[in-house]
Amino acid sequence: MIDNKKRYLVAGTGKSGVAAAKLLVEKGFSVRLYDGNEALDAALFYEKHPELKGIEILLGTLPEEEMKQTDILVLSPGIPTDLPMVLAMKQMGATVWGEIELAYAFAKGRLLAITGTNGKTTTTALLGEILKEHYPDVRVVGNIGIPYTSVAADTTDETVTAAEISSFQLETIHTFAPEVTAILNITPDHLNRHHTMEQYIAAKESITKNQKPTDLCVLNYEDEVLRAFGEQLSTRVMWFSSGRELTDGFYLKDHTIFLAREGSVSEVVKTEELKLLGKHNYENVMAAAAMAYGIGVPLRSIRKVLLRFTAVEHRIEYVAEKRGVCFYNDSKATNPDAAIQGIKAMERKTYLIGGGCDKGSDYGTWIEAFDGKVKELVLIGETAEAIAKAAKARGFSAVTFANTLQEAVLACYAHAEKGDAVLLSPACASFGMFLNYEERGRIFKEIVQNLEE
Ligand code: UMA
Repeated sequence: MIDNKKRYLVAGTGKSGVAAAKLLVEKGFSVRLYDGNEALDAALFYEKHPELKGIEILLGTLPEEEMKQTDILVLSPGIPTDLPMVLAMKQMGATVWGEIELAYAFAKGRLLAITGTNGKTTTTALLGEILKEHYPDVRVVGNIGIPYTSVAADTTDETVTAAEISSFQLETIHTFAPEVTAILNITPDHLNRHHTMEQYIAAKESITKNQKPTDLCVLNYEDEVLRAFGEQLSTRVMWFSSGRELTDGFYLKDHTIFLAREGSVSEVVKTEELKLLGKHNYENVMAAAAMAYGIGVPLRSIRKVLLRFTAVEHRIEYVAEKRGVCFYNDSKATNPDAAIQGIKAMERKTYLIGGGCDKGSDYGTWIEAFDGKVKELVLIGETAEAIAKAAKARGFSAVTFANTLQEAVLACYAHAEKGDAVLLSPACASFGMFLNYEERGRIFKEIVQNLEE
């Protein structure tokens, strides 16, 4: 239960911290803000967030006296729970909440939450669309970029919320208990924060920790960790599989998604009817469908949305067809792992645009994933040479260079034939050439739209 007598300290002045502080201010609670960044311009911050003008912002190293004046420390997801400051405050008796826990304390209605290493955002966005087809008041929140605290106070008993929850956010939940959860997959990620794979898995699995036996957890049968987890879970489990026919659950077979339930099998959708591409996306589709079906959305409403849902912007997003050449924007692929999903999803011969800012990545496994599909790799940015070298080392020689993204798109378009695809999936960050991956993706789309047919 949320206690208005307690003194709250919200750590982090990014999206989550701002939304959490606004919620507490709106509710009349005692709140202060903290940020580790000493250089933060408080005057500018207040100018941007006038609702927070009345509250104190503490910066840099937090003195012990300030720490002691805190009952509840509300952490933004990006702040590690083992920072000395966090540990010290715990020792002094403060309780540590994530901003998700804070939001949950105020939220009403039904809650469905998704975690996993890859596919969370697409699945959450798709689930949100399916729910909107059936319920009048649906909110889509969390790691997807809309802090849960920014909508929690507006929810009612009629609200249905779809939440994307990262492993960072799961480290600081206590009573958070979604009626339906999904864990899509677990592969190594964020190990600098979670230290070991075991701790990362534990964080992901904790999304189910407060679920009742009658609640539902949707799990990927093809993920060995999750299969073992699901087999001993006391909550009801609904499986999905892209690798085998299930007797109970959603599965992919013969380019079609089926639902097997109580002895009967229904066809949900053919993959060729979907605008989403690739096996990983079919898994996202099955997870979202299973969650929605699990709270009572009829299969026909689910199917209606599946037929029209397009990818989240910048994630293997279909852009246009020009002269029979299809263009896809996967600008969100800022590392080789993400770019592997991009090329794996392509079902046509592909002209691939890669390269950008150097993060010291290893490009070898990305090039191995080309799997005979890449007709030409056109490289831009400071990583061009390193990628070309990695390609050569793996026997891939169809590599060319371009000075700008525009030049790269034009080269691909000039060489591509009807039936081919052009994919921007850089495997690198955008810094130096673009403001961020969103700008890179938008510019790519503009260039494509302006191509002459
Ligand atoms: N800060 C400190 N001390 C630290 C670290 C950070 O004071 O040790 C301060 C920074 O100076 C900054 C603030 O904390 O002012 C930033 O907080 P934050 O990193 O939590 O960022 P937010 O803007 O609040 O965004 C967060 C999520 N960020 C992270 O998890 C890193 C966003 O996910 C999320 O969309 C948003 O909340 C809304 O809920 C982003 C993300 O990269 C997209 N997530 C990771 C991922 O998807 O892989 C997990």
